[in-house]
Amino acid sequence: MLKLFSYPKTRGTRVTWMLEELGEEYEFSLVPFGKNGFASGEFLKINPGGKVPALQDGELILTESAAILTYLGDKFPDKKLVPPAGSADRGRHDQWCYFVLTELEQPLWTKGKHRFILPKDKRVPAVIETATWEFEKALNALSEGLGGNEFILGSAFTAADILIGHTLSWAAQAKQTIDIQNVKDYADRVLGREACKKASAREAGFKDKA
Ligand SMILES: N[C@@H](CCC(=O)N[C@@H](CS)C(=O)NCC(=O)O)C(=O)O
Repeated sequence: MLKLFSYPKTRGTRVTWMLEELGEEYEFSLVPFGKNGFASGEFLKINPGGKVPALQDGELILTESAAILTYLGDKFPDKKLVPPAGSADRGRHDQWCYFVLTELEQPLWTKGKHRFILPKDKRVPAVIETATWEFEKALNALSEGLGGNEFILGSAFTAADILIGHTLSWAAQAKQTIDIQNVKDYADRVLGREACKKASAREAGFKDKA
């Protein structure tokens, strides 16, 4: 059975959500969060980088949320959550996945880090304004890409929507408002999906055990 190493409300949620969309059975293995973050004990054998998520499928261990989503989409092609390799849609799909990691997530993460995540003596409040400007530029690009479509590739929901939707859900935590109507509607649409709610419910079961 697929085994997900994760922690609630992290980038691991992207994988929990994907697995719920696929309807596949999986084991959720909670990685304990201690004073060294996830970088302690047994989990370092799974991911020496000490970060969640990681997915185990038999002998294979994968890290990096976007790579895990793409792998799962390819593994279960009937579910059509990742377009076939070599198709134009796959090119566009991967383009948006990389956009999330390099353009959309990065400034949001920078804001979060310099507001509350980094140790106080490592925070540089001056970067927050620049990161906000970068995030807004990325939101405009996303808005252009979406146009009047339901999902980022058009009418079909794909793993790229999971990455984008999850990243947009972090905006509120980073005190970042989203004022663009088609992006707001899109965020509500994807975050309202049944599989997204099921993923939150599955993770909620682990909240107090860490
Ligand atoms: N690029 C990685 C980032 C993984 C990552 O940074 N995970 C965070 C949780 S959201 C983590 O484990 N942080 C612990 C640390 O940095 O020590 C991915 O998308 O999977």
